[in-house]
Amino acid sequence: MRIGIIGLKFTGKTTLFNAIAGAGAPTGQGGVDPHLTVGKIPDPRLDLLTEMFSPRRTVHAQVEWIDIPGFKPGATADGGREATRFLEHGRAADALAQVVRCFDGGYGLPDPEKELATLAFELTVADLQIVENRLERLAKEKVTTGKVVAPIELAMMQRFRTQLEADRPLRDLELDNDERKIVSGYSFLTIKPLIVVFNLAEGASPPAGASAAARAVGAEVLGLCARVEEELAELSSADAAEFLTDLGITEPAVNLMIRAVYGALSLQSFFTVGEDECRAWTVRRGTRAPGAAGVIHTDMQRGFIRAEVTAYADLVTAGSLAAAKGANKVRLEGKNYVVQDGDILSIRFSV
Ligand SMILES: Nc1nc2c(ncn2[C@@H]2O[C@H](COP(=O)(O)OP(=O)(O)O)[C@@H](O)[C@H]2O)c(=O)[nH]1
Ligand SMILES: [Mg+2]
Repeated sequence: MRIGIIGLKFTGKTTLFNAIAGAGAPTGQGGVDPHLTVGKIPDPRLDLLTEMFSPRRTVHAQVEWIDIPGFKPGATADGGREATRFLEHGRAADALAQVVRCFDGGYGLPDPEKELATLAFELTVADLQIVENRLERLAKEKVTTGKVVAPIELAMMQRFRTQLEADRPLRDLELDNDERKIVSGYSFLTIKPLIVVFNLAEGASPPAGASAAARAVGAEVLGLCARVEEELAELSSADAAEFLTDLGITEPAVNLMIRAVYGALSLQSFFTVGEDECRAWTVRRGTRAPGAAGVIHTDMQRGFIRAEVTAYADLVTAGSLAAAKGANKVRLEGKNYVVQDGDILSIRFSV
């Protein structure tokens, strides 16, 4: 899972990236290279499972963060290098996190609503270019072959054009299964889950109007002060804990970001446990048992028989897997079982 950090120049993208990665990448330079880091997803439940099973190793779920350099408004329509780079990295991400400047910092009066609109416009123009190209091709094919070659796609692309021309993101549209399959062959930007990160002046709250505007386009919204978070990330955990309380920050930026990512992508975690390994896995909400098995190994999905399922809370109450079994809290579930957040799974399969 890869999250692209995007936004205009000097909004604090690299500062936020440093807060997440503890990377110390240079800020305030409007750099041109993207920064990439792979981070563990902290999960207190996995810590507790590790205590319970004393496994040889503990494996956290992971997320990749990429700090994508900003660009000047209008870049997409110009088609210059800045825009190409931005769009290429943005398209490779599973979700986009837009950093919006709400602090002055010598960059002038912030205008978060305008920033949101500016970036949305760039993404919309980029998507519209794809749609127009595709429609043009389909029209040409109709002329050469004398018939509509891809009627579902044609209707969908026309619907997309109407949506984008009305300045609305593709994210808003309901798609059926056929359409979803077609869409997965493209990498539209306005269809990607969006997280809006208001980069606040110290102690400030997210701006109400811009928050409402972000929510209206289906974004997850959060506010933080990237510079303070960057400083926090440089401290030892004991110092950081004290600093957090002093500042009235309840959780570090990385946790807030991960929660927003899980929300925006409708994700949840399940666990596998044992003496060898305790591990957290990520799946979409609504995933059935075989789908979850497939995240562990494709063989497990192919040869899926049943899943032994223990709810996290039940395991904690029982104190051990054996005790949970004794209390009838370990269930055998079939292929239609919808995995719940925190489930401990053991897959029975044969290939
Ligand atoms: N006052 C203030 N300055 C910040 C904050 N976040 C970033 N900055 C500063 O704004 C400048 C641009 O930040 P940077 O992360 O390089 O922005 P980017 O171009 O979006 O990557 C740097 O000088 C940062 O120190 C913040 O929360 N408050
Ligand atoms: Mg930067």
